[in-house]
Amino acid sequence: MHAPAAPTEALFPDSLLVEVAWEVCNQVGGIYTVIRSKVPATMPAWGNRYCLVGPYFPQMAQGEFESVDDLDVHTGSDPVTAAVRSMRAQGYDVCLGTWLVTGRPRVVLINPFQTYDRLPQLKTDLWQRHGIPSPDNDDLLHQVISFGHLTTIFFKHLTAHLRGQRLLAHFHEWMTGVAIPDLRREQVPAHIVFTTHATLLGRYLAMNDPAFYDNLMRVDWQAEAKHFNIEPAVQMERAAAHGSHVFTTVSELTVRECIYLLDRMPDAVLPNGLNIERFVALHEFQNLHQQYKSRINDFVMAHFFQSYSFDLDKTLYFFTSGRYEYHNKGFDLTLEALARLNYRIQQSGMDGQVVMFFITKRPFTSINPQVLERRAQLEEVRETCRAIEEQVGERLFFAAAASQDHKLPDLSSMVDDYWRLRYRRQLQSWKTSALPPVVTHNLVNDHNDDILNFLRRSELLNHRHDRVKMVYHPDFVSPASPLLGMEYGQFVRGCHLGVFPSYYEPWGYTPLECVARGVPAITSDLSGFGDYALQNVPDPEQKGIFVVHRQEKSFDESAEELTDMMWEFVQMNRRERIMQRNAVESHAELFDWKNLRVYYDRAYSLALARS
Ligand code: G6P
Ligand code: 1S3
Repeated sequence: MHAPAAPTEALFPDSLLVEVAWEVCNQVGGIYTVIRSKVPATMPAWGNRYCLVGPYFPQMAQGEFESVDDLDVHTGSDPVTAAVRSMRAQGYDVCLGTWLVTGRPRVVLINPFQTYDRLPQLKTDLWQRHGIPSPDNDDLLHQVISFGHLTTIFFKHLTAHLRGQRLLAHFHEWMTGVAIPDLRREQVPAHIVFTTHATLLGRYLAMNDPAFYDNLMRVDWQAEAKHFNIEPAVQMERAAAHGSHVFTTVSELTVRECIYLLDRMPDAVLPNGLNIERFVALHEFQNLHQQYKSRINDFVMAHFFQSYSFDLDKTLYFFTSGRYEYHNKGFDLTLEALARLNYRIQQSGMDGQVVMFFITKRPFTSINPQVLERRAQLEEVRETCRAIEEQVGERLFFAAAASQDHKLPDLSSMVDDYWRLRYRRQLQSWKTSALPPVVTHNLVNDHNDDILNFLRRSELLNHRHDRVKMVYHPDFVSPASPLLGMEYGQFVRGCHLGVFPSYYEPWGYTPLECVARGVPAITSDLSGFGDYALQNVPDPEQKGIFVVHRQEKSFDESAEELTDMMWEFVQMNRRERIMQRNAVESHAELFDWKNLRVYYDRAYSLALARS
């Protein structure tokens, strides 16, 4: 890696930066994290010269967006406010305000539905001017086309209000990149950067071709785009890639996709970072681990202990999470390695077990009532224990005050018959011979679910003798959930290890989100993050980043390597785990945007120099 660049202030004092993304105030996936987490590192350098543009969806923007008073729009003299004012004067529906996230950047949100009546003409223009076809029945494409048109208008207004400043227009992903061909055709004086976070076709091919990486250089993009019925979007992506002054992507892995599927070599790779917040006192994040682990303990007791119990002090929590892409996210490899790990722990005779959580999103009808009931019953047991504790406490205190002989009285005699009976009855109905369910919800497609089918085939069904237990939670973790009622970040902190050995992952934030919280993580050399760590981070394992080799390896070889990694982890003692978490947390700043923003600065320099 190159030395860090000079601060942005010195580099671009006369420029305005506008980043356009579909996920501004509109959380859909990973790009939201990129844009949002980058703000705190971007604002100090750009301040008022920075602005974000996105589509306005009232439901999504609610709670995240605060609009500026109309009076300020009337009187504001800076180019962005002036552009919004002049667009409004022409009857356009454009919002100006603040994104209520750390850094509070200025945001322009444009309602994409306002030009729906002009869609036929916009689509004809796209075809006649740029050869981009568009079908009649795809609403996302309609929104994208309309938003692209409105963004072009916004940039025309903005450039008309510049006072000698240069404009950097940075578009993320094809959904916003559709504006680029028209900006070039109309010679709008903007220095255009386009970042693709994954190629559309690459994602489809990786999901469908087990030899995706071997076949990549032979792909006939147009035939494949037609085959998957995504030709219009692929054409938009190609037009944006070719029309930008500087074309970038997020990892070396996606560079190859860009070359073969988009026919343009990216000018730069812009790795993704996070806004890493460190605690003043090191032990604070360790305390948080303990605190959230005990919340996970509550879930585990309710889920498993009705069938059988085990020592929670000797239990490790592993997890994986992300979109349900069984093969791309490496769920298949993870399951295979867990089955092998289960066997190894059984054979070794060592103490302890692993509880593995699969956190993903699948259609379900309801939470499994059995799972809810287990939780409710354990709550009742807890209530009874609390009542007994209170009663014994009161009586013991009285006995102690009145004591003549200083002896501890028989505590059991201090419990009323009522509570004894209730305690006994509850425990009688609490125990069951049924196995703890491997899935927490009733899936719509239970019989065709790949995770469940693997668990059934390999008999990994939470038997008492299994040393790797499974909890497949087909919904994202949220504080509102009656099962794991906490924030995703809290759940991550409470776990011991994240497992993400993806087969296809342009970048992949999940392992980085672990590292940022001091939790070690497994990634793969086929994920942008893993590849970046191998190439740029000295001794990544010391920093809690374990990279499974999947490039040019068979499934079996990678599964064995992953098993070895998890096996080594389970053999660590608590002291070693605590030390490892300290090391992970103290190196997380390597991935802070304060350090990684420099890649963006270089791309901006290039764009300013080129156009
Ligand atoms: C943190 C806490 C310790 C606790 C430990 C458990 O470090 O500060 O008090 O003992 O977590 O670690 P473990 O890896 O066993 O969950
Ligand atoms: C993409 O989002 P995704 O989850 O669809 O962009 C993310 C941000 O660059 C990246 O982390 C992820 O790998 C890509 O797949």
